[in-house]
Amino acid sequence: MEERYPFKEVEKKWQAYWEQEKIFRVTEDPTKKKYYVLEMFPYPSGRIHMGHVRNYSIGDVVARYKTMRGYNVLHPMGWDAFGLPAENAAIQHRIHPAKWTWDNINYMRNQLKSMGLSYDWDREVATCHPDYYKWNQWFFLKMLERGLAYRKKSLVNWCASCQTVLANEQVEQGRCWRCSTEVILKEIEQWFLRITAYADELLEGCETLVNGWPERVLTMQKNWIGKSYGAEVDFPVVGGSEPIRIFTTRPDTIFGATFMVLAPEHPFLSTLITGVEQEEEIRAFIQRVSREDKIIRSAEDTEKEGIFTGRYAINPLTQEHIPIWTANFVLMDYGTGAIMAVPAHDQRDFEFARKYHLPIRIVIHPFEGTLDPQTMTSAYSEDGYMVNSGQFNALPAQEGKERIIEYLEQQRIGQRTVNYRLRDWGISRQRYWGTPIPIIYCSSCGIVPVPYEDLPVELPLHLEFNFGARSPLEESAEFLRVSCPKCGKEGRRETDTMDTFIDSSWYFERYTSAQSRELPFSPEAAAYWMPVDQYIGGIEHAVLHLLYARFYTRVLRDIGLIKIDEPFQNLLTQGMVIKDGAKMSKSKGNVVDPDLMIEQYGADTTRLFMLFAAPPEKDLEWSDQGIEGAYRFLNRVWRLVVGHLKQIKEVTLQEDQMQDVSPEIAALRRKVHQTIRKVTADIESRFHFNTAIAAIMELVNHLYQFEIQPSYRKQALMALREAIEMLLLILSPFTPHIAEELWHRLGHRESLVRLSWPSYKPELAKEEEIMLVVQVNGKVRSRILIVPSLSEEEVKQLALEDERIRTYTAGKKIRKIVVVPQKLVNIVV
Ligand code: ANZ
Ligand code: ZN
Repeated sequence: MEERYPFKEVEKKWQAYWEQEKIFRVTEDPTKKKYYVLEMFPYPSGRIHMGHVRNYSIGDVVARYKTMRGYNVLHPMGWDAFGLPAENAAIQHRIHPAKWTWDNINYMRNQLKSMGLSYDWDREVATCHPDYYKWNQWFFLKMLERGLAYRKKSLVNWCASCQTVLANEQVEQGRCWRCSTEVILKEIEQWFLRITAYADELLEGCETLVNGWPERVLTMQKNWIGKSYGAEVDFPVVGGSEPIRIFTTRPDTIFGATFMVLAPEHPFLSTLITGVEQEEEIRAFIQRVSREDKIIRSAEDTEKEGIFTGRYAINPLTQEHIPIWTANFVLMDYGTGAIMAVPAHDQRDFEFARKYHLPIRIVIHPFEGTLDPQTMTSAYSEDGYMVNSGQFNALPAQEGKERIIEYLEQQRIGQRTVNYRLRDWGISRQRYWGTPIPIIYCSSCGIVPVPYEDLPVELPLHLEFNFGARSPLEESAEFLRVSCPKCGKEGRRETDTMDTFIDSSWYFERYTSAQSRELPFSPEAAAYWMPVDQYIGGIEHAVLHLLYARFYTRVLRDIGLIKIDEPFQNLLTQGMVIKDGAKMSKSKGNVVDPDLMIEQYGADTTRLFMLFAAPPEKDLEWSDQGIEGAYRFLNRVWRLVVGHLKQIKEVTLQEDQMQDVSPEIAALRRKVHQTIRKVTADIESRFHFNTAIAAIMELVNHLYQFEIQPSYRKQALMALREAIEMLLLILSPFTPHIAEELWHRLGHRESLVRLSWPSYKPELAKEEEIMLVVQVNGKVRSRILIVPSLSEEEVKQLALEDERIRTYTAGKKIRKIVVVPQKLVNIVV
């Protein structure tokens, strides 16, 4: 007998078999219910890491389980292959980004194959392939036609010495990552996608996802879209001609506006401060703050800092002169880039006012208690009624808000507005390794889209990759020079490439017909497969990727390619893989290499450990004992089945011979059917694989205890055969190789993948019941039926509730209850 599970041969054997037989290939089949399970595709960074292993193991269980449940399952895989790291590798290691990327893809594909994942590899996509990115360009042209793509000036990080735009990641402490020159902000023309046109729809769509997406992710999406209702109000400038327009969500607090703040980038600021006393100092402040990261600048806990401009505005309702400041916490790209500051009721304004000794005036009075501007330690932002607000005094804040807006509109000093935090999506990247934007600039015709029939605009690969700072596209005459499609004169190609988030915004639709040549994907195939039933990936994509994908799906719908609004019905965000309390990362030096684990323990063990150690949404702590434990368990399964092979190979379960069996056989069958019931329920209810596996382990323990009694030999073997077959079936989504091998050793010819998930027999899964004698003061008074798994407390409770017993205990004091397990309960009164 083979003592050890020979995982190396077994895993290779079945991987080769699945691949040759194309077991996981699927096609649309209208007679079957479809199920589309998708894991976020990886960036081909070089090697897979444990986070990938976890993500794909979870998806693989879902895919295999749903297949066994009779669904037509689509489970594809591909590569998010454009991006900056390829260019960095080119600079560091002097390899062409294309070579680097394709080498990585080839290596990582083999790694995935060594995990035994059930992908339909015929649908593989790599976004850096012209067959794929051609359609990025096609979508871009479609959006251009619909006014959804446009050009506008915007600020970028600019290194004057490298003569190039830098991504945020390439700016280190305000300096260029390559040459350390101080980075400046520069306005250049860039391409944008009008995602804001879908803001409301994207927001409302969140409501349709409440049952399928984690609440946390939906909240992040909603906050990112950030719809707020309020008003824009004009504040005249003392001695100025044009008023400053502010946006506020709290018009009811306008009487409490004791100063104003403009964003440092505000276009009025420069003229406003011209000639004031501290002009130089103010300009230096503006320069410095404008360069700081906006997210950090506006974060709640960032120290607020500002400077007085020397100018005053007029509060249009109080007519007071209030000082105008500029400060870090006001951003230009939200609202109007200017605020009225109400320190009594807005926390940021409050902190600012305390720091710079600006007046604080209460205008919202709490319904209970009072506020003192001298002693309050934070802004009061709760509900209340209006005070110090002239004709509006005593109105509840909510109503006051409406009334003030009406008043502002009447007086023509303001109007009701809805404001979104969401901005249009800037997609231009001044980089090489991405999808070329299909635009030609002509000196007579201006901006000319590349005609559809000329797509794709291929990214030239044979360029001398010059390892310089600028994109080689800008230096390639061959790429740049093109004749204008309209007038034939010499034009110049756009050298910007697209943000790589474009690539991942529709890849799941491409999978539905990855070979499609006429269209980005076949509308019929997409109608069958979409939406994705279960999407699985990291929480780091909770905002951008998911929002862009939701936006794209709506655009594709409006183009007429697809009929759905939402691409992902259910979303599972898996937890991180941590070791020694921290996320695995090269810098922490706590990385465990999946290749080594697969080499040492095999894919099944690695998968089993990952699935068993924690429920999918929770973080998973790596443990060497854990993987050892998984390995030992699989070897236990191996020895169990191989050890019984001879005896059970020839028997088959015949239900009509199982009527009269020994209690041991009945108990085994009960355990088997209960385990099926539990594992099924755990998978169905939010993929609780860890408890499902624990139940399977219990079943294996039970099987080790099981003894074949000579008097029941035939039935025992039948029960054993049933138990082992069921064990292999329910184990197969988790550890497919060992299950497949043992299944075949039992004499089966067909791959487990093609079999149905077993259903449990309720009459067999039912708990056995035992009769307990209930005594009162030592005399038998009643009998109750209980299941053996009840706790002592529960048994006592049942005994006391028994009707006959109640007649003996009524009105008496219960002194003691003795439970003799499985036999009797004695109540002493
Ligand atoms: C006065 C006020 C009083 C405000 C009050 C709030 C509370 P949300 O809800 O996120 O939309 N604001 C407006 N534009 C800003 C900008 N460009 N940069 C920083 N802050 C800005 O936030 C709207 C509120 O954020 C606005 O309402 C404004 O402060 C501030 F008791 O106006 B409020
Ligand atoms: Zn032209």
